[in-house]
This record gives sequence, C-alpha cells and structure tokens, in this order.
Amino acid sequence: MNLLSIGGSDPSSGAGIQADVKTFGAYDAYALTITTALTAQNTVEFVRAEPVSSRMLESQFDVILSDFEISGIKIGMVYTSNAAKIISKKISEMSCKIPIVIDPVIYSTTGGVLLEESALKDYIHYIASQATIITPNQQEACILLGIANQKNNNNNYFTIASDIIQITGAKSAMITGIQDMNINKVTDVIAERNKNGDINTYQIAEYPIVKNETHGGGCAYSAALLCELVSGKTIRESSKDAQRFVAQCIQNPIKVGTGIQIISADVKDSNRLKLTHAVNKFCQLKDAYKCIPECQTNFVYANKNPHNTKNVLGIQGRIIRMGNTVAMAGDIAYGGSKHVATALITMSKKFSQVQSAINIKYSQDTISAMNNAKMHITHYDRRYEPREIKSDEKNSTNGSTIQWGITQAIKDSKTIPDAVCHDGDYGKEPMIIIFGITPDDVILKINKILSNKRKIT
Ligand code: PXL
Repeated sequence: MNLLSIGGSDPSSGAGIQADVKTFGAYDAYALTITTALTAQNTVEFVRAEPVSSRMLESQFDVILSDFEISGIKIGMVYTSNAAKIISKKISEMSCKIPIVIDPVIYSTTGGVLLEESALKDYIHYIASQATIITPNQQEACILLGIANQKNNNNNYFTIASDIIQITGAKSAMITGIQDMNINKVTDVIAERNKNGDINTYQIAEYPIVKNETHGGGCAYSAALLCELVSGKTIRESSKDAQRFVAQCIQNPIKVGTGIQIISADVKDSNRLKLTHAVNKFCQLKDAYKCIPECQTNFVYANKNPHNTKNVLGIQGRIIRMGNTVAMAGDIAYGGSKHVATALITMSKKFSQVQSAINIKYSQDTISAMNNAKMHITHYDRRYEPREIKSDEKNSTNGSTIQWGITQAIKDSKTIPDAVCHDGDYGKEPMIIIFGITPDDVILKINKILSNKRKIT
C-alpha cells in the first residue's frame, strides 16, 4: 500500500516527511513524499526554512501521481499560501475518495515557523477544507479559530473541536495532546459529523502523561492516524489505536543529537509480533500437522471490536501441511483471512474479550480430546443453513455462512466457547475453530487438545 506525505524536510529526521517515512514503514506501508519546503534544523535549533519553487512542487505531484496508486495522504508543513493553492489544485485533480489527514503545523517545538502568518487564510480555505480529519494541538486550534489560547480549560475543547469543523469545512477534527490532570492522561477531543450532519464530540484517552520532552510526536500521531484510517477503521477506533502507537514511540525516545530527544519510530505493530510468535509456536508443536485440514489453516488476531476483515490480522496464504511438518506460507497481514476472520468478528460481537482464532481439522478424536479437557464446545449444522444464505453469490467472499453458523452456535452460550464446530455438508469439509483472548491463549488450547489426544490414543 502506498501512502503520500506532503510536508517539509527536517534534516534531523525527527519530524516532517522523514518522520512520516518511518511511521508509514512501521505500519508496513510504502511511503511517498512531496517536499513543500526545506528546513535547516537539528535537535537544538531551527535555523531557517525555504519553500521549494512552484515548478518543483508541481513537478513532484506530476511524477508521483502519474506513477503510483495512492491509498491515503497526510499533509504537514505547507509554509506558504502559494504551496497551499498548488497542493489543493493537485489533490482536487486526483478526484478520488481516500483519507486525507491534515496536521496543521504552525510552529516547530524549537520555535521555527512552519506556516507563514500571511498564509493562514489560504491555508484554511485550500488545505484544511480537504481534511478527512484535521489534527491541531491546542495552540494550533486557537490560531485556526483566531482566538486566544484556551489552556487549562478542558471543557472548552469540545466546542473548539466543533468550531474547527464549522470554520474550516474539515469532515472531522481532533484537538490533540490535552493533558487531563484529573485522570493523569493525555486526551484528544474529537468532533465528527454523524449521518444526519450533526456534530458529535467525544474524548479518547489511551495513555498516561509522559514527562520527557520529545520531538516528532505530533507528526507520528497524524501519520499513524492515516495508516489506521486506511485500514478501514472508524475515526474513533483509528484514533485510539494511533494513540497507543504514539504512546510507545514517546515512551522510548532516543538521544541522537545533543538537544531534545527524538521519539522512536522503531515500534512495530505489537499485535503483528504476538501473532507471528504464536504462529511460529504452532508450527513447532509436536503433531501440529494433525491439526491441518484440507483447506489448510489460518490464525487470526484483532484488537477488540473489529468491524470488518480489514481490521483483523491473518495469514495472507495459509499455514500448510507438508508431510508431517507445517509451515506458514505467506505473510501476516490485515485482511489476510476471510473466513476465520469473519468467525472471529462474529464471536467478538457477543464475547468482546475474544480476539484470536484458528481453524483446525475436524475429527472425532479431536472432539473427544476436547471433551476430555473439559473444553466448552458449541456446534452448528450447515444442513439447516437458510437457502438464501447458502445461495448468496457473494457468500464465499463475505462469509455469510460462517456468520450465520457462529451466531447459531453461540446463541445460547452464557460463557465464552473454546471452540465452534460444524460437521460438514455436501462438498463442505467439517471444521473446528478454536477461540481465545490472545494468540497465546489459542496456542495453550491447541496444546491441551494435542496432549489429550496423545493420552486417549
Ligand atoms: O512537528 C511538526 C513539524 C512538521 N514538519 C516539519 C517540522 C516540524 C517540526 O519541527 O520541522 C518540517
């Protein structure tokens, strides 16, 4: 997936387009950049900024847009009114609906000017209006609205966030980095329009106040927010997950220069790491090959309340059997599984604690082993599947059978089932899906099944 960062160059790589390249990389996206201005700065001082020429700015757009498919755009430092107009023209020529995250940076942490004062009006008209979400901090929000700084008046930020939408025309707005001393957390206040066009405001707070002063947090946050939105999450979910990502970056800063520390961008998606470890463990289990069905195995993991399969990590490919060994064929990716991911999404609608699942081969031995281990198993019978679901042309892609089946299987369950089974149907292989809170929890259950199987056979 290609993401585009439009912004200023920071030669110290703490902020600007260089920082965005790192954040996009942490999300496994390919970063493209269009440079609006050069800055001369390091971890101690911001010396000067200079815009690139109109011709150079336009040419960058032309080469990038003629060659790459772009899934999302982040706009950081715009600097001049001229750049605002060119960017706006080029983006409207793209005429496609992709998320656009706008970080309205005005001053750098070290005091540099990132948006000329004379450009503010054009910035609001040409740039801010294009935002899927605009992410000012408190100072930037007040400058955009032309009001005095509101620090220490948290309640006001709900109004300010709504005003930002109304004044700029952005679809949603988030005021970032408000320190709420009552809960000792950093909160972000979001305003977004609902389906009726009314503005809803709410607050999210996923991480504690961190005392160290760092450079690059704002850039990383808006870049991470874009990555989350592009994966199909809602604004609320994207903001929460981006907050968690940035909290990790801020909590592990690096001292590269003599001045302010730079946040670490070497934060990998921890869910991906957890699932990778669990898949490796699974492949190394004695007798793992006995778990692999004809259609092979997928293993999935998601944050709580996944909305669609794009929010679920799975194997793009499968865990496959080769004789008496198993191996992962393909990469772990969001959207990597359709069926097991749909099973997880359906299960998590009733039991939101369940975040991971794997499908394994159905056999009477396995069912006996699970019974022996006192696991909670539920069933569904595909012979009772309503005809309209069975004959749904899109069934194989939207997983409606599995959605129906899991719903049937768990409708009377009071506690989280360890497994859901179906006994097959004409041309359909029977299957067992094991569910767990985490991938490691799923592995524990598989281990239990395999060791009980050895005991009884
Ligand atoms: O953090 C905002 C920012 C964005 N873009 C550039 C910057 C800075 C802050 O220093 O230099 C180029």
